[in-house]
Parts: sequence; structure tokens; C-alpha cells
Amino acid sequence: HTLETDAKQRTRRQLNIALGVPDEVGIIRGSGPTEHPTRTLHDCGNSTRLPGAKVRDEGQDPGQDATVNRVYAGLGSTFELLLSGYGRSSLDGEGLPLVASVHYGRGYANAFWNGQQMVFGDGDGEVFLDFSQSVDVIAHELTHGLTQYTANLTYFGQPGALNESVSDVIGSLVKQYVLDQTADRADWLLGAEILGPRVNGAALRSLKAPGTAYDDEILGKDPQPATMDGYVRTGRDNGGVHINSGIPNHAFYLAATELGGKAWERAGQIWFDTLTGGALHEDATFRDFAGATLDAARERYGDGEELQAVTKAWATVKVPT
Ligand code: ASN
Ligand code: ZN
Repeated sequence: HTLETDAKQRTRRQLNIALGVPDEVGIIRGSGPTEHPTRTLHDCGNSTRLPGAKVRDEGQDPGQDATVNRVYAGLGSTFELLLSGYGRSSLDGEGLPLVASVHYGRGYANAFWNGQQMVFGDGDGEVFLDFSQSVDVIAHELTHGLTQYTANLTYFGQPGALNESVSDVIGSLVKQYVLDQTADRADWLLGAEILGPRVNGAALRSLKAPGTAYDDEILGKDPQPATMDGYVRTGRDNGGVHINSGIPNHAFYLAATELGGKAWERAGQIWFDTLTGGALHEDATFRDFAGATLDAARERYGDGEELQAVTKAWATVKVPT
């Protein structure tokens, strides 16, 4: 990654020299790809106005608010996996500053990407805890930004479920990267740390066993299918984006565990290449996406065990390629 970044910085310097711009101007933050994140954290103070009051800038030491500190660290870990794992400088590939707001609303039980920044609620404390407590949830929201700048998958039906799935996949990979876990040791759960005391469950979702994350009087049973046999046709949830994402989620899990080792390395690289490589249509179906992962695997690793593992994974979840 440093190669690409250095080359771009050299080009910029050449351009600055040609334009008669002093050299220091070329290294102003935000003027090109950076090797470090530029994070800004805001506190909504339980209001729903965004972004709220600025509470921490990049490079400032941790303060008293654990939520701010967790989100700051989670944004940093996600930035680091994108850069050191895949050579990408932030969401847009050009060092885009990362903005997040915490304490959004009162007892707000969700987190989201609004097209420009991340937003985190505190949860109600009974069903959901502070959404910053799972690093995979932070990375999930941030990945919606990455998708927006790359494949831009339409948030409805199958492309919507793929959009959700790549957020879960990279969410889980960031957790594994932070814990330095191999695929066989990972929990493959999304939001394991944010289910409250009144809920009977392990997490929001499971990539290893979709449909088993919770079974509860308040939330009901985890509705996710693991294969096309359980595909849910519905108009709710933007056409089931958080439901049918179980199918591509499970395909990733199968490919990653078949390959073994660190899931962000080969399986993660193939999914990253698929998302960012420009071959996907915004309205990609599961079949389109699966085909694109095979192309990405072949392109990067040739006709070897990677291609085999990915082919077998899609066959197991019954998505045709
Ligand atoms: N937390 C949810 C998500 O990122 C919010 C939403 O429904 N868009 O998927
Ligand atoms: Zn999402």
C-alpha cells in the first residue's frame, strides 16, 4: 500500500512544483491519501441533531467518555484493516475523514451510517446496550460508507442484502483483526456485546449459524436463513436486507473457514476485491455477486484452493454461480 500512496504523493509534489506551490502545502491533511485516519467524534447529548458538539479530534488523548473512546478506537481499527490489509486509504481511497456522533437520542436502540457519518445510540439498557460496545458494529456502519464509495449496492432486496452482508463480513473481520484470531477461533457474531439483560441470545446475527443468534419473547427468533432454501420474500426491512444477508454471510464464513488462517487475508481480500473492483452492478443479485467473487479469486490467486473454497461455499448455500 505504501507504494501506491508514495507514488501518488510524488505525483502531487511534482504537480505542486510545476504550479509553484510551496512543498509543505502538498502535505496538508485531506489533500490526498493518508497513512493515518482523521477522526472527529461528536456528542449529541441525547438529542437527535447531528453532528452535535465536537468532543475529540484526531490525535487527542482519550477523555472520560468510554463511548467516545470506543468509537474512536473502532474507527481506527477499521481504517487500519482497510489500509494494512487491502491498501485502501479510508472509505473513498483518498483519506476521507471519519466522522461519528455518539449518544444520539435518548435510549436510541440502533446505529447507522447516514451517507456522510456514523451515528450511535446508547440503547435502552434492557434489550440493547450502548451500540459502541461491539467493534464489529462500529465497523459494520463504517463499511456502509465504503460500499457507498465503491459498489454502491442498492439498499433493497438482494443488492440490499449484499450491502448488509459486506458490512457484517468486514465488521466481523475487524473484530478478528483486533483480536488477532484465526477463522476457526473467531465467534463470527455481530453485536455479541450489545444484547441487554432482558434478551435471550448471543448476538444480533451469526455468520457461522444464521438463524440461531437469538430466540426471545421480545425480539422473537433470529429470522436469518443460511441457504437459498430459506430465502425470505418480504417487503419489510427494505425487502429483507437484514434477513437474507444470512445467505452471503454464511457463504463467506464457509469460504474463510475452508481456507483457514486469518479470514481477512485471503477470503477477506477476495470479498474486498469484489466490493471495490468495479465489476459489480449497483443492482447486483446474489448470483452476480457470487460470480464476481469467483472472478476476483481467479484474478488474484489463479486457479487454486481459493477459487475452490469460494466455489464450494456458494454451492453449499445454494446460490448458483
Ligand atoms: N443498524 C442498521 C444497519 O446499519 C441501521 C439500518 O437499518 N440501516 O443496517
Ligand atoms: Zn447495516
